[in-house]
Amino acid sequence: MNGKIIKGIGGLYCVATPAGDIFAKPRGIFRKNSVKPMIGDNVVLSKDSEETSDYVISEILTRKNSLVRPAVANVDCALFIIAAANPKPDLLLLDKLMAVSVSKGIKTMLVINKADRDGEAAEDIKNQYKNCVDCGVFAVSMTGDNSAEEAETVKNALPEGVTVLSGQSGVGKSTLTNRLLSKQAMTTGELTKKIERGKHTTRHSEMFEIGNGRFLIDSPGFSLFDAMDFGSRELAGFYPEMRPEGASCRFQDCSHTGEPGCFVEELLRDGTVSAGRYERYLKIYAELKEQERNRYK
Ligand SMILES: Nc1nc2c(ncn2[C@@H]2O[C@H](COP(=O)(O)OP(=O)(O)O)[C@@H](O)[C@H]2O)c(=O)[nH]1
Ligand SMILES: [Mg+2]
Ligand SMILES: [Zn+2]
Repeated sequence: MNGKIIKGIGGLYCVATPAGDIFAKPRGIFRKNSVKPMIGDNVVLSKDSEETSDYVISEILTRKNSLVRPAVANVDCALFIIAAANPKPDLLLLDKLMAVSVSKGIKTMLVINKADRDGEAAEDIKNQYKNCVDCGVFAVSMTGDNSAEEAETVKNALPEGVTVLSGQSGVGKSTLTNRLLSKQAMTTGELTKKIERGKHTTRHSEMFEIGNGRFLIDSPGFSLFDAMDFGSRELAGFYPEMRPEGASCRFQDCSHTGEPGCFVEELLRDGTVSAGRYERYLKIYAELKEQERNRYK
């Protein structure tokens, strides 16, 4: 039987399977080979022995990617949540985290909450990101009259698989998360228990199933997402809007930082690449360059 690890508690793992959640220990061989199961792992469960009905994790299927913070494997999507205002959105950090996601083959999605606080800012941010986000950009207000519908729209846009939620404290992440979790096929008592437990176990991550093969997992913090582990030359490759099909710059190794005949200038002119995203690209590029200089000094 196959399943997905959704939680780990002291050497025991909770595996979501078509037959419901099953608790299992990894087979001894993993401990010997020091392969440690992670949340998000797709695993094979086998009967421990003929006599018992206990299961063991007998195989961990190959991971397509993994994050350190949160420690989770096979991430399909990163849902970034920012506020239009209060707290002020840190778009530079957002762009870094998006690049990290793209570098790991993780789809991106953006929710701009608190649109009621600054509708203009929300609209501006939405425009800046409309060409680079895979699963949609949504301007919402989780305390407004349409919050239920808006949360439902966000929920419907969540892709199959594992989505990691990431947002600075105070943006309304809990408010949105509770709504995303609230309509799952679970009794209210169970759900309340799960959410409460989730709230108090900040260090032990847990995934929540929200139906249609979709799982949500919270991250420990916006600035605590995995760091950029690529070079300046690779950066542009993680900007989906900067590499449309068939486009090329005059120089093959163009860094898109002002070289003549750079195609990105054209994309800036026609609005495919937003001025804000490009400005921040230059900053992040310079930052990575600086890191490289320091490394080889
Ligand atoms: N004005 C406004 N306030 C909101 C909105 N969403 C959440 N809040 C408020 O922002 C504060 C932080 O929300 P919370 O969900 O705890 O944020 P978290 O720290 O990201 O989990 C709370 O006082 C919420 O009531 C919104 O859309 N508009
Ligand atoms: Mg919170
Ligand atoms: Zn270029």
